[in-house]
Amino acid sequence: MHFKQEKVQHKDQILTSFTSALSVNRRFEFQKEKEKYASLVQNAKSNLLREHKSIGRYGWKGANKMEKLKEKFNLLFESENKEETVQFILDKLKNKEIDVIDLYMNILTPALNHMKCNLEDKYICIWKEHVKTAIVRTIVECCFPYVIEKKNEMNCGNRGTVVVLCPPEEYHDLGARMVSDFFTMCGCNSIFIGSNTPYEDFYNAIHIIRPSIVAISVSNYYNLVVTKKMIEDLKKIIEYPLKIVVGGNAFHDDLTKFKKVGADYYAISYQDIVNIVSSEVTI
Ligand code: B12
Repeated sequence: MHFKQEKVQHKDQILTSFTSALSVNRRFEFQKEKEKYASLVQNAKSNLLREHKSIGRYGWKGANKMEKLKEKFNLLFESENKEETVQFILDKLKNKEIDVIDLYMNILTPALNHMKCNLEDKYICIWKEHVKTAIVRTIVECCFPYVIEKKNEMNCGNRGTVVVLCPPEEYHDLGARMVSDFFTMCGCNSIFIGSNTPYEDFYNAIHIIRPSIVAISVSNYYNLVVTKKMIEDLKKIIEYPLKIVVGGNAFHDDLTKFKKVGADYYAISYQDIVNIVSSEVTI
């Protein structure tokens, strides 16, 4: 009898721990779903906001014009005609039909990030990616006078030094290049270091440059591990309040990833950068 009761109690214990394990697991799954859902909502919100802002800035008619500009650009871009594509954009900038911010955010970034490769081109997809990236790079470098014009127009004063780079082995540097211009427009002395930064050299330079912000761009999520290490090491050697901002494709699927690599901020858009710079950097 006594033995039977013990067995029942034991069964109850197993059942209780099984149920609580199940509920922990469910809670974990639920948390994961919640985070995934929050990130989807956030993405949808920022897309809507961008569209809304575009209508706000240009009016309905202007927003429509912008769509037409985008369509024409995409046609030229798809044909990989560098000369015509670059000239088309330079004309639009000159005639003030578009500004650098919209060009980077709404035309060039989606053109690269939503790049498609037809089945018949499957053996030359990477080749095509390189050709298209080169077209965008030329456009971005040609934009510098407009970046300076925008900076003067916004007149934000001196907002400190920012260093923009990619971690070791990260060769996707166009996002970082555009971000560097965004910081310049906000009044920062932006130093673009670029892709595949050997981090020991960087640690040595940081003491001399003493930036207020280090902005790290990561596209390939395999490079998140080295990014985490880079941030950890950086925080160990810096004895002043340096802020670390991260961004890029590797962070897009989960809005909490930036905390996992030890960064202070995650940013996607030009407006995010404006907000960070105005809240962080006091001169
Ligand atoms: C163009 C491209 C290339 C070019 C890169 C040229 C260059 N020098 O930059 C080339 C052809 C060389 C290339 C090579 C490779 N690529 Co590639 N590439 C792309 C592609 C199509 C577009 C990337 C891009 O330039 N976008 C345009 C920029 C402007 O957008 P962005 O980076 O998102 O930046 C914006 C924002 O995110 C933000 N931002 C970005 N960084 C930061 C940082 C801060 C601090 C802030 C505030 C904001 C911010 O501001 C920017 C402006 O709006 C992506 C597809 C994708 N969806 O990302 C794949 C992609 C990134 N590549 C990928 C891969 C796998 C590779 C390769 C490893 C294999 C291959 N395909 O050959 C190699 C190796 C590269 C390496 N070792 O690093 C994968 C990565 C997947 C993963 N594991 O995470 C992707 C996602 C394609 C895919 N769907 O599989 N690639």
